[in-house]
Amino acid sequence: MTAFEERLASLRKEHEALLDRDNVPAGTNGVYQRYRYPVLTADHAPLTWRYDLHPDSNPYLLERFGIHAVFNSGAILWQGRYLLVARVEAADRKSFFAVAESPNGIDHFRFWDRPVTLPEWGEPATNVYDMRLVAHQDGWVYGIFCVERKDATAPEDLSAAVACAGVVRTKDFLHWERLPDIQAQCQQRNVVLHPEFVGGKYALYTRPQDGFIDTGKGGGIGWALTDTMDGAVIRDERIINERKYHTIKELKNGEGPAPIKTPQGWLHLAHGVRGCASGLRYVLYLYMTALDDPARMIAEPAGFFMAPEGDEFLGDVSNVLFSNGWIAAPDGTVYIYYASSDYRLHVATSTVDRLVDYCLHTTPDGLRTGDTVRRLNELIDRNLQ
Ligand code: BGC
Ligand code: BMA
Repeated sequence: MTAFEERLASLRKEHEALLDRDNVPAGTNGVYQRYRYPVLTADHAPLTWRYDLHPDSNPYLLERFGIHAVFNSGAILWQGRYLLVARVEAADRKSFFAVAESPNGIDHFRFWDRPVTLPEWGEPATNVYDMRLVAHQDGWVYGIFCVERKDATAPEDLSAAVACAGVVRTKDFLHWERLPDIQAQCQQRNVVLHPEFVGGKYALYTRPQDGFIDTGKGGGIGWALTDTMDGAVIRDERIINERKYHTIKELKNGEGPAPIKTPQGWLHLAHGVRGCASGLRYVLYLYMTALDDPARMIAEPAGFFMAPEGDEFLGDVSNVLFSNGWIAAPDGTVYIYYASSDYRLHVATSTVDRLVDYCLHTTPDGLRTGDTVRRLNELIDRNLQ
C-alpha cells in the first residue's frame, strides 16, 4: 500500500465508524430525553466533499474544502425516513443546505451525495440558513429560510446586511423550485409557514425587526396571512407572542419549526434571547395556541424548556440552543433537532402527550420574583400535605 492508500483507508474507516455509531440516551428530566452524541457534525460530511481523492492532484491527501459546522436543521418524516435539511457551514463562513437521512431519527444520519443546489431568486444571496420544512395541506413541501444580502444602502459598513425570507418547494428533496422571496416592510428572519390553510389563506409566523440584528422597539412572533406562496406578501402582521422585560426572551424571540397539531391545541417550539455580559443567550421555550385559531395563545410555561448544558455551551457562537426542526412520529414520539452554539446538531426525544402536559401544567411567568416564590410555595404546600 502506498502512503496515499493507507491514509485514505484510515480516513474511510474513521468516517464509517462515526456514521455507524449508535446513539446512547443521556440525561432526562422526565419531559425530554437528551442523547450522548450529536446527530450531525462537520465530521459527518462525506469525504468526497472534503478531499480531492486523486493521488495525482492530491498526493498528500490533504483536505481541499473545509466544512466547519453543521447545525440549525429543518426536519421531516418522509416516506418513513427521517430527513434533515441542515445548515452546513463551510470554512469560508458561507452556509448552504444539505439533506441527511436516518432510519430512526436518533443515529446513523448520512448526508446525501450532494448538497442542495438552491436556485437563486433576485439578487444572488450572500448567505442562506435556518430552513423550516413543512408539508403543507396544498401538497407541497415548503422550505422557508433566511436569505442574507449586503445592505447596499450602507456600503461602508461591512456588517450592514438585510435579512429576508426565501421560499422553495419540493416533492422529492432533489428538485427545488424557488419562489419569490417574501415581501415585507422590514427585515424578517425566522419566518415559518403554518401547515394548514387558515380561512383559505396561507398563514405565516413572522419576526419583524428594525435592523439586521436588533429587533428594535417591536419584535416578537407575528402572524400574517397571504393569498399565495408564489409571491407571498406580509401586509397586516400582528404580534401573537411578545418579548418581555426580564424574561428569557427580553431581547428577541422567534418561531422554531412549524407547530405540531395536538388534540389540545397547536404546540409551538420557539427560541428566546436575552443579553448578558457574555453576549446573547439563546434558549428554547414552548407555547400552545388554539386549534380553531392558531394565533390565539392558550398556554405558555414560565422560562425555558431547554438551555445549553455541558459541551453544548461551547462553539462558534457560545451559549446558544437553536431549533428549526422537529418531527412528530405517528406513534406520538417527538424528535426535537436542536443545535448547540452554532456548531453541531443534537436530538432530544419526547412525546406529544408529555410536551402538552408540560405546557398545560407549568405555571406561566408572573414577571416578578414575588410571584415566582408564591408559585414555589404553592407547590411545596401541596407536597407537604
Ligand atoms: C449569521 C446567523 C445569525 C445572524 C444574526 C448571520 O450573519 O449567519 O447565524 O443568526 O447573522 O446574528
Ligand atoms: C440567529 C439565528 C441562527 C443562529 C443564532 C445564534 O439569529 O438565525 O442562525 O443560531 O442567531 O447565532
